[in-house]
Amino acid sequence: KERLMKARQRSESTPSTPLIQHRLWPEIKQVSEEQLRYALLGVEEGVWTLFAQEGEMRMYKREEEVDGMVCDPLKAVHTIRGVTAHEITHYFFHPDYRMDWEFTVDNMTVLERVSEDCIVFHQIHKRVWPATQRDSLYWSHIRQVHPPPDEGLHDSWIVCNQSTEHPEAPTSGKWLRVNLTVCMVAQTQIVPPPPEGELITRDNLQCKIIYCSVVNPGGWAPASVLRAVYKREYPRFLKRFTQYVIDQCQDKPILF
Ligand code: 16C
Repeated sequence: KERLMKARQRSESTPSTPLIQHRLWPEIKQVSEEQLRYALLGVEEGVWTLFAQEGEMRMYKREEEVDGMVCDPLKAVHTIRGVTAHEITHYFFHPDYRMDWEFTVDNMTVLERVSEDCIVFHQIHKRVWPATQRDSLYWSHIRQVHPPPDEGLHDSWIVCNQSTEHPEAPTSGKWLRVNLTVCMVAQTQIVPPPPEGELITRDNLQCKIIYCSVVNPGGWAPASVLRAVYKREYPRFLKRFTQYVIDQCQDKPILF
């Protein structure tokens, strides 16, 4: 128990000073906290419809349109073994790994490195025929969740991505700008706990993942194409991404 407490304390993090002083901080704080609450709400019956399921992974949608454009909110839950919440969110957040697992993107640029826990990205997404190609511009923030999680959970982390504006990437006539709000919440569980006096290994790690997204395509696209694309692409993404993290981590020391 004492070792678990120490590992937890080592991984404690608060927002970095450069981030707290940044113009975006009030919005980042508010959106991240709101997204965390939303992610933890679960998937209430009658509200969410299951559209994909494979092993432990479940994906739910809510059909919604804004000005005639499909903006279906999506919520996915998954449980994987052998990695921590910090590892999952680290690989989701960090630009160095983005193009290893993100197959819907043609090009990614870091517009601003606000701090070690916040980056502003510009991405050009793959074109979906017959629609116009899309780009996205968003801040991305990683943080450990405080206060410490419930009993049974070792620690929790969140990455929150939210559309924003930036002088270096104004909207162009070339792409349609999507509007996105995305969050990935990950929670480490130590199951089964190691025998008394033994260290935690990857065999004792389980990670619960909640992924939420709302994407407004930012301009006309056929509803049928859009729904067909996301039903195929979101499960692909979550399977590919989680396998990528498992592969990356297996021979590395555990990052709590
Ligand atoms: O969360 C994910 N990735 C993060 C890092 O990249 C970040 C990005 C979110 C992108 C949101 C979707 C933007 C849609 C652009 C067009 C999609 C191209 C698909 C190409 C297929 C060959 O938070 C993981 C994101 C996983 C995305 C799955 C695809 C969702 C499709 C949404 C439908 C909008 C299409 C609009 C154009 C017809």
